[in-house]
Amino acid sequence: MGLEAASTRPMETLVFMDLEATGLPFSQPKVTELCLVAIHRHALEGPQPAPPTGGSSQVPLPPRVADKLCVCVAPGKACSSAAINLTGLDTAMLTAHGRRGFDAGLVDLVQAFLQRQPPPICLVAHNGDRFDFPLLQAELSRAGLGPDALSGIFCVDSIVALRALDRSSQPRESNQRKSYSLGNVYTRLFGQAPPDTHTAEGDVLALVSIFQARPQPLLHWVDTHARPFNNVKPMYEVGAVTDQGAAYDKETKTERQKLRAVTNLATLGDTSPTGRKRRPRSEAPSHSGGIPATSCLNTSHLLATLGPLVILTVAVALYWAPWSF
Ligand code: DCM
Ligand code: MG
Repeated sequence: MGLEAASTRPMETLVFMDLEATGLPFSQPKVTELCLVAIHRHALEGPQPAPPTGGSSQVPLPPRVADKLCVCVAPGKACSSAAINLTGLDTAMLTAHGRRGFDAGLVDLVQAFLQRQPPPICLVAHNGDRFDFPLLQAELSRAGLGPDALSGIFCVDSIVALRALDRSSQPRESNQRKSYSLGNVYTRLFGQAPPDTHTAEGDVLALVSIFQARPQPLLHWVDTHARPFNNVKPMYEVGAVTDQGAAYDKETKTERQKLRAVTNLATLGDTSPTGRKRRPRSEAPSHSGGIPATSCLNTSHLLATLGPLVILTVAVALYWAPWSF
């Protein structure tokens, strides 16, 4: 795969995207739901549809002209309990309802959907650089497609965009502790929490509303920062899967082991969906404070045992810092 050039033309279509999945990146997640909403830039540049009459909501209705593709997917591996609680989807339910895997047929569907849109086309996802784009690349690769399956498509992460816009318009200090989770950005703008969070369609529509609230600076940012999707690395290497059943069992077991390791360190980090609050980076506890001075355990043994777990937990906490659930 060669590095592709950025577009010299403004993006004509924005395809807002969200993926739900079996878990966090360390667990090599698989997609459980995908939603794409394609909107022409004209729909964002012009006056926005008013909020519904009679209510107190300030949230504009979504643009009337929009194409939507929302698909539930049988992931072929277990969902973490956190993911089940957040999304309301689990593997048994998706399978029982006859959903198919992320296969070549779904890739065809996505490609056909994108081909209907006027180019240049830019995927927009909240936390896309860290989650949705690399996960989509991993799934494309598992479905047997090369990295060029979505050749010619661009992408931007709306967290990066919103942070950059705030930095350019407000004093640095006022943004330092701001959360850029989708829910918090939406609540700051509209004074109410977004509906249907952690459903792929709900999250996409919340992101569309955010763009409707600040269309000009966001469109300008997208035009100047869109990068080729081809250049996104998959979230993880996808090995050859020869025995679906064996692969499923192995993945499920590994997922359980990793979850146990994280759960055992419940005092660190805050990836728990029920906690819903993230510790700012600066407040991340140092592991030295967690070992009592009076411990009678052999220190080097203790460090050898705890070290990798602490590193793993701090890495997870830093990685997910932009998301506060
Ligand atoms: N996720 C998770 N645990 C969290 C947060 C997210 O397992 N604490 C996973 C499951 C979600 C996916 O990330 O389906 C995408 O998150 P979101 O719903 O915010 O798009
Ligand atoms: Mg989501």
